[in-house]
Amino acid sequence: MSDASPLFQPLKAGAIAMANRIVMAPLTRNRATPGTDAPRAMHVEYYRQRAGAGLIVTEGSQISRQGQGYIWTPGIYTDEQVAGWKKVTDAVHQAGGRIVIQLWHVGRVSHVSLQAEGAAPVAPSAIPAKTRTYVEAGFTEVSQPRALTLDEIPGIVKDFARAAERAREAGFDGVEIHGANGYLLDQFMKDGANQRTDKYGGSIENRARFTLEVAEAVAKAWDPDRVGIRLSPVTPANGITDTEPQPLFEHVARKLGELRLAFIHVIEGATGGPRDNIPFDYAALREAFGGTYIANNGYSRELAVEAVRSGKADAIAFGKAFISNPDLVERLRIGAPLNEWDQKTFYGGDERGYTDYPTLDAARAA
Ligand code: 8OZ
Repeated sequence: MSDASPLFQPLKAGAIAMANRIVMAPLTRNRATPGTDAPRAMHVEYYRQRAGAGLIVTEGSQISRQGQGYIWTPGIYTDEQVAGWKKVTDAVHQAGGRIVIQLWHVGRVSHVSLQAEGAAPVAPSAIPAKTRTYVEAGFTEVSQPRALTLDEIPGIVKDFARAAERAREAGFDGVEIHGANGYLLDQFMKDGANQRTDKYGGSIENRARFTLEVAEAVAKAWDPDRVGIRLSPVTPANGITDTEPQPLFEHVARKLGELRLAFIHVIEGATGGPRDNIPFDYAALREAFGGTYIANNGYSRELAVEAVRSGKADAIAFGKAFISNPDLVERLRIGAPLNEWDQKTFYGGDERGYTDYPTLDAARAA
């Protein structure tokens, strides 16, 4: 068993003081209050249990009704949602943790049944995603999107900035902009989803423009050292593709570095899948950004220790392992075995498969 100590050095990501290098990745769980999409008591308990993470990134939380793509995901655009999140952040801080909220607009990965008045989901171009979502009735194909008009784009940038203000009000330590996994920002960046002929389409600079406008507006609404962003240069998630991701993402990372954001959080490879689906130079990406680099995707304890020890990454995000191991940090520290996760309770439902995974102490006592 290797010495895991590199993972347990503190880290400052912008203004966020992390006690260790282990990040809880954002995890969609679909348990928000039906009707209001506000977090509730079980969210408070779930996140409190996981406060041992150096940093928690919440599940993706829509910045507007239009930004929602799945049933029962929480929002961060109403007073009720802010009040729900305030209880979560208080509990995590009480337990000594740090927590940022992931700001999410799904773009074309949505369904008319989730949109106001059954409207079409919005996207850079009217190209449907080859993917499914789930609505109250279960899994379904996503709906045909419509292309955003040029004059609608500033409104969405504003929705992101407003959500950051609300996140601050809710007591978060910062925000993570969801720029990954084939959702709206990724759709603008990648040429498989963006066929615009205006200043938001075509060249790398143009396709990066929307993401950089969002990052700048969010940084301005709060402070750059409270803002991170998640990127997934080569993931095929939600049917997204790009012909030349290396120069695209080096440009994006360089510009984000100029904005002095707190961190980039990078899904290396295919989300939840192989790490080597498409060759990509993550060291070059990290260098282009120049700030804190959080690595994610399929990291074992050994791989995580090695990445931080060698300086390839500043911190490592774990996803599914955090679902089933509320005390994941302690388990990694001592090399204890991990609880297995139950896929059936990932999305939707109640406390079962959510707040009832045992800690080591609880398992020993039982
Ligand atoms: C799993 C299920 C639904 C959404 C992502 C927000 O991939 C998600 C997501 C993951 O980033």
